[in-house]
Amino acid sequence: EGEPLAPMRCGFVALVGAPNAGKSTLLNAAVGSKVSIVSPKVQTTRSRVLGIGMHKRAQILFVDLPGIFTPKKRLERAMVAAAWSGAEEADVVAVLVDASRRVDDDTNGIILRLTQSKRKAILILNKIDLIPYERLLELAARFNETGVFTDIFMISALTGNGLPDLLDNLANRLPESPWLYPDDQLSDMPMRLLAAEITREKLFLQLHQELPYAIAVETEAWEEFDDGSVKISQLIYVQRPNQKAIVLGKNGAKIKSVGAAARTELEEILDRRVHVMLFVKVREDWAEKPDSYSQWGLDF
Ligand code: GDP
Ligand code: K
Ligand code: MG
Repeated sequence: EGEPLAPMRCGFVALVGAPNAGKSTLLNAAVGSKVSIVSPKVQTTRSRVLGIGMHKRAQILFVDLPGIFTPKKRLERAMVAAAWSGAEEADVVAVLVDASRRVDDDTNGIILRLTQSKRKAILILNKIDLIPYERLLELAARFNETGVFTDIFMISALTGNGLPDLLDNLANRLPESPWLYPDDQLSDMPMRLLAAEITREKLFLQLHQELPYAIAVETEAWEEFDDGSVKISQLIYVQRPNQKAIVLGKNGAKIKSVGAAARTELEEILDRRVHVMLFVKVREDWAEKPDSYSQWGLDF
């Protein structure tokens, strides 16, 4: 006759915040594996990503939404609409803020929207590894005045500082419920899509400014062999022939290096030998064509 078990809990936590606040980094840390790609560039996360975090008796379903910013193009508007509809369905709305920078328009816009909808949220001040504690307290006081936040947490998604307390607290906010996913599942993203996202991340990291926004990656074929290895063939879409030349690099050096980085990471995730085959195709205006949204789940 030991202690009665704590109830099983399960629910959704929507991560909203300005681009680069650290949403994907936090989600990966909470899940304990890379399920959402991370880079210093904005618009890295284009679609909703679900990360499944097991914490004690709770299954915390983190939804990493595309950064909320002022939309200009059609694709951007679709991303922002997807972000808000995701947030409205969640059990907990968590607003993530980069505490090392001045409060930006995106964050103010989020607070305004929460105020209008009378939706309560929690605030997570991230990147506390970068700033002194006094500054953090000042910032917390300012956010507290908005009246939107029931709680304020201070963490570093990068170092893990403050994460256990945050997870304890989030777990307790979720409804009592059976788990929706098996406890060893990390995400609901199909492997083909995750593989494409990983290549896109490597392109973002290795290419110069501006170009990466004009890129989409699609996994075209996934072949498994008897020796346990897998061959993943992917198409990289660019909008103009000169962009194709940049992606290929001199004598194909750039695409080779992108493929090698993607392979290393995929071997770690899949725990087996991986071959990555990359092809570059020119397709004009893919960002304005509705048929290219569906692969990211933005087809609503
Ligand atoms: P997102 O756009 O909100 O998903 O932000 P990302 O997770 O892609 O992170 C943006 C950048 O901030 C990346 O370069 C991360 O490595 C960095 N970052 C995220 N969290 C932290 C943190 O706690 N401390 C520091 N120093 N950097 C962080
Ligand atoms: K980012
Ligand atoms: Mg992200």
